[in-house]
Amino acid sequence: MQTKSTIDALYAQVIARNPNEPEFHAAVKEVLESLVPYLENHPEMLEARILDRLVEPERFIHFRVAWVDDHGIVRVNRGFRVQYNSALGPYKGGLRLHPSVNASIIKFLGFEQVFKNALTTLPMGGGKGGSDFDPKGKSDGEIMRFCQAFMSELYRHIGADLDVPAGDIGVGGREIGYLYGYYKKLANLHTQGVLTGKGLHFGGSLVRTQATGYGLVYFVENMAKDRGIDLAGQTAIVSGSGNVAIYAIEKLQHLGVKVVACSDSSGYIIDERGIDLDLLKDLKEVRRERIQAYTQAVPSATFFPGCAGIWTIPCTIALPCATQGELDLEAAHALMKNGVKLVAEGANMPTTLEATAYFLDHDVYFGPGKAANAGGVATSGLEMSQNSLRLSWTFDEVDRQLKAIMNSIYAAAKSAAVTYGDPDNLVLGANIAGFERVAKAMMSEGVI
Ligand code: NDP
Ligand code: 2IT
Repeated sequence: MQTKSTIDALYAQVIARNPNEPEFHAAVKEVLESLVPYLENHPEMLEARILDRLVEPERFIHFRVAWVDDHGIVRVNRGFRVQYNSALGPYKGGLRLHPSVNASIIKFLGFEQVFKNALTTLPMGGGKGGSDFDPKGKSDGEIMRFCQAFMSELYRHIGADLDVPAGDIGVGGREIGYLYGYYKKLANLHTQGVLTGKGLHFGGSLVRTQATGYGLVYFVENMAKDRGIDLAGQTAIVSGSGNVAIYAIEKLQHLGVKVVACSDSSGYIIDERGIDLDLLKDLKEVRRERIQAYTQAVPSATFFPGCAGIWTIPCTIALPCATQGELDLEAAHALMKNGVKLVAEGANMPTTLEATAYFLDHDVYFGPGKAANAGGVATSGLEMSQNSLRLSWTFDEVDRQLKAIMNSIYAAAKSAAVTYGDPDNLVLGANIAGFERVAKAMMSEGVI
């Protein structure tokens, strides 16, 4: 009871100190509430004020990004990097380019990243960054000039042993290439380990492109096995059609799952025959088109405007892989009514707290993002190892390590859930298992 009231008081303080930051509040709330049973057995963590320290990032950098568009007009964006926690290693986490990016979103993503990276067991702290720059409709030249302007400030804050950014929404291989090129020019150093998600010819790792989506499905395989579900022959829906969604669909298809729908921010498509992945990759990775273009190539497929309707499609597996808050309570009701059995988060916090609680209460097996989507950052960690060794491992070797890491993350989350009395609650399990690693390191490193 006393632990709960301490946690409640801390959460009230987080809201007061970080006004108008709903995404950050939600991320903190979920973790704090999960930790109550653990903290009841570990009063020393409360005494050392570990949680009070964890709700404050170690450093938050906010900067101006000025660049010139194709018409010669000066544009000004906001750049951010949160260096959230370094107890386990250098700050590590992606960069997001999307008009919605603000301090709340960067802090929520950084907070989540700390526990996610801890779950991988690789030596990585947590960080996140990005800008409110909107890449949609920008020419290749504009993307390059923006990335260079962004790096002209960021470069002084990052380093292979300090802070290692990577991709996230709106940042893929093209952007990492421009960012890396400009870092190299400014720093006058070829330090490959300063960014991950690089091209294969300048220090990138095989499997990094596929890693988040493949890792998500490796996690889902563990969930299915525990529930006695044979994945082959199941029907899935996957929201989004970006990096995570595409490679989740690919791995599901390898395993004989039929994926009937995916989306982008304009709407979703249904293809009852199963998504044509070569077509989707061409539309999204090469031509950078809107999802509706799929129906021009496949007339039997249907496009529906708006994002919410995708969750009303009958399926047994649902993987939200687009963005935060995309799966709300209404969506959870619809999925449940149509017989969903497994839900796992490819995106960061796509399921609202209410929807998550609903799944947990109704025996829908739920895989939280900080465990289920950790394959991307885990493979970034493997890219850093290869950069340090100045070696490149084969596709099969990296994929084998990715799979082993996802299996061990599942085992750690499950085991903590069992130990703390709620065996099917992987939210509780992942939060406790991730927190325990970070908190023990913070206890050992003293008050800093
Ligand atoms: P991409 O930019 O490759 O793709 C994002 C996809 O989500 C696009 O289809 C996009 O549609 C859609 N989307 C983005 N914002 C919104 C929005 N506000 N409303 C509806 N749809 C939206 O990003 P990723 O695939 O890399 O990232 C997807 C999610 O996975 C994010 O939550 C990210 O944080 C998370 N993640 C990514 C990892 C990685 O390695 N890349 C690792 C772990 C998690 P549109 O093109 O129309 O904007
Ligand atoms: O949310 C995430 O884990 C990522 N965007 C990947 C971060 C990384 O450093 O590879």
